[in-house]
Amino acid sequence: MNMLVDGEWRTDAYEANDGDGSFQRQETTFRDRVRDDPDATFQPAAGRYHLYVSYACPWAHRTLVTRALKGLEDAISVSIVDPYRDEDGWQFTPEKEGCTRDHVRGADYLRELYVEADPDATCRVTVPVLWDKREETIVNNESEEIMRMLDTEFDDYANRDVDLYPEGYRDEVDRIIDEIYEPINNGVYRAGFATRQEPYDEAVDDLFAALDHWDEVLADQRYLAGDRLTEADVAMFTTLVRFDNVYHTHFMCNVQYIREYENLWPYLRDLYQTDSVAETVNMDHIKEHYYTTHPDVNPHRIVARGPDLDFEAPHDRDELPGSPPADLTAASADD
Ligand SMILES: N[C@@H](CCC(=O)N[C@@H](CS)C(=O)NCC(=O)O)C(=O)O
Repeated sequence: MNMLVDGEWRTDAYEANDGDGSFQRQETTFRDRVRDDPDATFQPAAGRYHLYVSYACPWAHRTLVTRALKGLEDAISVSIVDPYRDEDGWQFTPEKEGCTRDHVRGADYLRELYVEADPDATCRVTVPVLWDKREETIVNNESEEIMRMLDTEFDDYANRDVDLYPEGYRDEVDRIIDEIYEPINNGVYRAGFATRQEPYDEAVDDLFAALDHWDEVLADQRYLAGDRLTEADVAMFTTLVRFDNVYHTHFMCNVQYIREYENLWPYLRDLYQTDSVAETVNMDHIKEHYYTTHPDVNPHRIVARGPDLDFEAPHDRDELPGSPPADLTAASADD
């Protein structure tokens, strides 16, 4: 496995599974916050911050969806890495479809940004990264925290009046984000990267028990936290949208497809069809990344063909209590 150790790129430094064959995710290292507060080091501003993402990565995708729903495209710029990650880690290949150069530093590899932020960095080089162009450093590389910052600290620069962490829903949103993380968001990885039967079985049991539970919840309410679209839905969306094309097959999460669920499937289409969300989904990058980047899981790097899903099919969930924030719909009308 590849990571930075004391600022040096090493390809032999880290083993993702512990002794019993369970996948262990590493803690992220840059945890500063942008705060809408005159005393904060990192204050919100238009044009100051830059996101580094991969379209393939579900964690990075959360930040892209939040940026799109809030209408922060003009305020926060983005660079997109190559979906294929080899021994050198994430890299910039602007010649490739859907990828961009590093707009800020002109780097060839994402790890260069990490070393610039911390010359002695010992960490994995992951996306998403929120970069501060003024201080020339990484503010944060933890998706949940970046999602929250974009949602709550940049309202003065957002083109849409959307609040994904509304008063009155906050405890519930935090609870749900937490509750779905281990069995669902990380659960697909625990299944896919397990190297023994038992942890795999455990991950798959947890995953489908959680999916069954949320399928039931979504029978009577439009969104995870009830009648409002929130960050919890963003967190769920980026796993569900990858599920049938990737996790079902590549990570052996094959008890059931999402498209076979009575409520999760229309719920997924509902989110996909919410303004600007579809533009953040690049299924080619998603498939290329997973099927080609984990040689232990898929040594021949063959990209599985199907299934061909119609995310645009009607979902009929507008009948349920709750609707996209009114201003979201209104704003999209003048776009
Ligand atoms: N906790 C991080 C996890 C991010 C993460 O694991 N990203 C993956 C891509 S899906 C990555 O960049 N992996 C590269 C590596 O681990 O070397 C977050 O949620 O932001």
